[in-house]
Amino acid sequence: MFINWALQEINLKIVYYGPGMSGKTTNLEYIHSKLDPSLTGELVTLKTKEDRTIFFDFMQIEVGRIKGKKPKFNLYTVPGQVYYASSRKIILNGVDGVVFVADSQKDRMEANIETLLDLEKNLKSMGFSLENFPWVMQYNKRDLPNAESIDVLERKLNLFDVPSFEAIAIKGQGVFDTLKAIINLVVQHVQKQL
Ligand SMILES: Nc1nc2c(ncn2[C@@H]2O[C@H](COP(=O)(O)OP(=O)(O)OP(=O)(O)O)[C@@H](O)[C@H]2O)c(=O)[nH]1
Ligand SMILES: [Mg+2]
Repeated sequence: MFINWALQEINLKIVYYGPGMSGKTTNLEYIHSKLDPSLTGELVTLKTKEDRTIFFDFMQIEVGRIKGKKPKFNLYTVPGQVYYASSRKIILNGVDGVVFVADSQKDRMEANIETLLDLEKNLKSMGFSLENFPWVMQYNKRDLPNAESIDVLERKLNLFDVPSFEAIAIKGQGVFDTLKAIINLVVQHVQKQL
């Protein structure tokens, strides 16, 4: 959180975290395509030829007010590929809330678990933990035939029983439900601190 007292603005950082190709960038692209341009900034994205995120994707959204201050949500994605571990750590710095975008496909279970552990490790190094931090789970790619059942996903991934959402990000399904949930959690959390 960063408060600009002169402008009465609160900057809050939400990071979309998850394994490679789970659909993090797709979430941001959909959000950006649907919101009124007056409420959002540019979507800044830097990709490889194969459309993989190199460092992060970024956009800003303005919503309502918290205790007279104007909140600005800065949405980031991390690069999911295993070897970008240090980028993920840097991007997580100063985070206020996380959306974990899991890939529902059965053969991505291990990658989901590994990335959750990577997230927990990085949060720990900042003095947080998945147990007491605002985060939500998104089970993406529900349209694919090899998608694991929600029961199994919940049992294996949602160990802290956080709010979870099914999504088909390429069609926008579940994208705004997920975003609203994390915004609400982050706002609740911040209101306690102000
Ligand atoms: N079938 C299906 N494909 C999806 C869905 N969401 C995203 N994709 C596709 O999955 C691929 C990867 O999506 P990205 O959004 O680039 O994934 P990412 O998590 O940003 O990946 P990295 O940047 O490499 O970490 C793209 O081809 C998307 O079109 C979905 O709900 N269903
Ligand atoms: Mg990406």
